[in-house]
Amino acid sequence: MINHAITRLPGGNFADGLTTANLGLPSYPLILEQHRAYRQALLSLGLDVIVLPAEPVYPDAYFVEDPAIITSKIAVITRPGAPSRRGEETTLEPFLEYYRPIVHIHSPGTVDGGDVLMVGKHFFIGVSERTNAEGATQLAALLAGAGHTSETLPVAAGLHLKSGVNYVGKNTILVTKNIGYYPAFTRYEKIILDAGEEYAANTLWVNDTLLMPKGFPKTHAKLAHLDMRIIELDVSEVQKMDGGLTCMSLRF
Ligand code: CIR
Repeated sequence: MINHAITRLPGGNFADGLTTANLGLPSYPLILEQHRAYRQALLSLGLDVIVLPAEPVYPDAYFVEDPAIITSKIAVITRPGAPSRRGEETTLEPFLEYYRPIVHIHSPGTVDGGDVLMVGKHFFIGVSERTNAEGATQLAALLAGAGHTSETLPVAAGLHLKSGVNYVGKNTILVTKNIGYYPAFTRYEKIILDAGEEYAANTLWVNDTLLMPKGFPKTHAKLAHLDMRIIELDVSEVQKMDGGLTCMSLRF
């Protein structure tokens, strides 16, 4: 059961954040509205939603999933792979201290929370352009120290591991075709995303409700077979900044 979500408001300079998407200039009023609807959806699921103020120095800071990982036992302050994102944790850590003992990833290790997929007590750690092998090794040791198991796998395409795979409950992963064949995932049922709908991999499972990005009808139809409530959210402006639904909260 998830009870809390930490979020952070996008700042007026959010369009200065990192992106590889060629989807045009994002709108500030629209992302504020999309963020509000996202928080509202989490509230409607009974979560206590914490809203931190925007961080003017860090335009990507509303992607709170990357600078920290919260497990049932610990909070890991990561060291994000993008230098422009290091420092986002400064105003996050005091809130996390309230809930969990804090541990840190240290240089030269780098980890982005977007590369860490939690399934029950087990963690998949993607080694990507943002999370390096040293960071993955440090994280695995921290998780083991807290009684969690983990395994490491390569992220061959996409920004983060969770850009291509997420757990959607009922022993099932929602996954792109390529990642679906990874041996690490043989133990799960798989919903393979159709070509052109890969972005919908970033669907968020919260208390047996699925929050999915709007505009992916084939994925919606496949997820409907899981017989869970589905809430579609428009995250067009977030997608323009290479982000998605999982990135905008820390849930625990
Ligand atoms: C970045 O490139 O770091 C941000 N513009 C997007 C981060 C998205 N985070 C995530 O998928 N966990």
